[in-house]
Amino acid sequence: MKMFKKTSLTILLTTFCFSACSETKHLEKTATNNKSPNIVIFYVDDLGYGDLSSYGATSVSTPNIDKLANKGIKFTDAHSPAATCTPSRYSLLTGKYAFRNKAAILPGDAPLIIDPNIETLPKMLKKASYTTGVVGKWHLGLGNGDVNWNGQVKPGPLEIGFDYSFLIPATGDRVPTVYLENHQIVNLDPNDPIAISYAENISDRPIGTENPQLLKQQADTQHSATIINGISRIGWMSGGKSAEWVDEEFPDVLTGKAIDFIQENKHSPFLLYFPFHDIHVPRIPNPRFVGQTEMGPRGDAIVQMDWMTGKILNFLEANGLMENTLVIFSSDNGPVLDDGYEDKAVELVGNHKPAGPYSGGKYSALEGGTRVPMITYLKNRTKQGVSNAMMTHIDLYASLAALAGVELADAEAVDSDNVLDALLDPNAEGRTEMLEESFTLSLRQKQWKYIAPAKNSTPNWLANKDVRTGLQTKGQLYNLADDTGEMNNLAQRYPERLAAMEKRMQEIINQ
Ligand code: NG6
Ligand code: CA
Repeated sequence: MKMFKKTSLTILLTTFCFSACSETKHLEKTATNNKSPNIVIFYVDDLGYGDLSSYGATSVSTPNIDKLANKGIKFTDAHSPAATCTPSRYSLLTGKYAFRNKAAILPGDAPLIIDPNIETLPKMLKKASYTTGVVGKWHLGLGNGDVNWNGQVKPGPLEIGFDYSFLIPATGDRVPTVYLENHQIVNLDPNDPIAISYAENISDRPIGTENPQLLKQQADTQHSATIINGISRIGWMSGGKSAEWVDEEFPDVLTGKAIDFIQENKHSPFLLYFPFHDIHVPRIPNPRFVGQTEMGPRGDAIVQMDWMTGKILNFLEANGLMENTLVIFSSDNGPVLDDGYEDKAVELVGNHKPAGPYSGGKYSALEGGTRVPMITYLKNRTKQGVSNAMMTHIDLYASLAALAGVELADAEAVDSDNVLDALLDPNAEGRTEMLEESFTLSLRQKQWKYIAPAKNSTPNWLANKDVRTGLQTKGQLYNLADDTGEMNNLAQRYPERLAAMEKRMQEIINQ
């Protein structure tokens, strides 16, 4: 069995009187304030290490997040499990490296990639009486391969442990461009059934390649299929007109649903997993954020994302919930400027450094791919400060289990370590080694980084981008202590260390 804090008496008592005396339970818990802390995970999409003012940005201001950073712990060596979205989310929710399940970026019609029979973060927290909700971008697939978009869309989040879900099913750039609440598409007219395809055009709606005059932003060929709300998407969609989302409304709709969830569940411990759509493409901020920076839609989307974070934090504060809520703020992978739409992210970036001092970004094996901002705050529990501990979101599973007093089974969250002390104390150590996933695998051991040879060549669409991928046909070795930018490959200088790290990586793979 894994290390854990023994189940507290509170939880036993709470479970015992669950249905019979729930009102009494609320009063008792509020009075003693000894219930397990609520957990809110803000998971921004494609936010880089240098994209917040608390992490050194000067071209954009993020006051709400900075306020959190000033109260809590600001991490300098925290990592998303992978350099793209789907594998990072897979690892966050399962505590397993994504390569174990070959999790990679999914199309919008992909089946659910988390087996409903395995343990997950929300299922684990339910054992400690948490109510669990997800509001935001999903991108982990839905259904079993024959999903019925016009009926019950499942399996999905509810089958892997969430009590409530309100989703952008894949990402904003992919069909279906509709909200999914629990098992159903919101506002779907049964007389206008929805269908999607990633193989062929099944719709008579205009498409991007043929109708550039209808577009708010021009796009690459991959993002030039069905046009919805003036944005051409990946994939084709027919029907579902009444259910279409309006991208500009994301900030209000998503924060509104998150706040509703908190309001409804504020008396029981709750987990809110809030994966943003921002600042992923297409970046179409609400008009009230347009022009807030000089970096165009990408900068404005950062301001919008900060506003959303503040809105939820202020709601927690106003309801006395910040007294007992662990807030975790981070990002699912590093930054990207050009990701398919002509939104001037490259042209207007100026002196802004989206990945801070690191090389590469989203998709990259270099630090910019996975080293992301991370902030934790739990009143009276986190010690304020800056932490240089090596951290990965894969460890949230075992760490939150420890926080909630849940014992993990041997086969559960196999790659997740309990680093709760490091989530709460900036002086605690965190990890001594971990894998980072991209189009290859990298192994970090303290300041050393080994990047395994890339088996497959860089995808064509990535090769054309101005991203340092870090992919090479031979193993690479870097010392981050004096080579933050991974410019100086030490593989030939330290062949023994290279071989040892290669061997250790194999051991982890085979575990
Ligand atoms: C890529 C898309 C990119 C983005 C990414 C997923 C192309 C050429 N590029 O395949 O635009 O959608 O997938 O991003 O299609 S992620 O943050 O969800 O991983
Ligand atoms: Ca992402």
